[in-house]
Amino acid sequence: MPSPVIHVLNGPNLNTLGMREPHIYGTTTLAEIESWCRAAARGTLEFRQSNHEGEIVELLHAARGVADGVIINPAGYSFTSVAIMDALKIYGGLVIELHISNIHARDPIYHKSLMSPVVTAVIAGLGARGYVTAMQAMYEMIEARR
Ligand code: DHK
Repeated sequence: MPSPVIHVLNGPNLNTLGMREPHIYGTTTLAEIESWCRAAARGTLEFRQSNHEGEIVELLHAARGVADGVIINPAGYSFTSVAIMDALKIYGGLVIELHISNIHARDPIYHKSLMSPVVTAVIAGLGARGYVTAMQAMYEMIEARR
């Protein structure tokens, strides 16, 4: 059985983690999060970040037929991007939507994610460690499907 493939995709402004609103997002940088994910990886891991909606769409197209699971933090696009929602449906595999913060405890603009109805599971509010939790959960879901 081939080792599982996970793609972790990060949306706009997540490249500024560490200095960005630390009272909300903490002080862990995206590079540190990537290193945690690589340490937790049990197979191939693609870890990407983009500030551009179309690039995220194309990363999801590229994951189709390649990634056993996608972990995506769509960031601000969570609440606006029908294009990314559609690309998640095109991808068609296991998806965990991840938010560092508890979006439901924040301003109302952050309460309704367009992505949540089309993903497998949602993690929000665990902080940066949520990425590792998502990795672990994704491997269990991939294994259960085999
Ligand atoms: C990250 C962002 O950039 C915000 O736009 C989202 C999400 C929350 C997070 O908590 O990881 O609303």
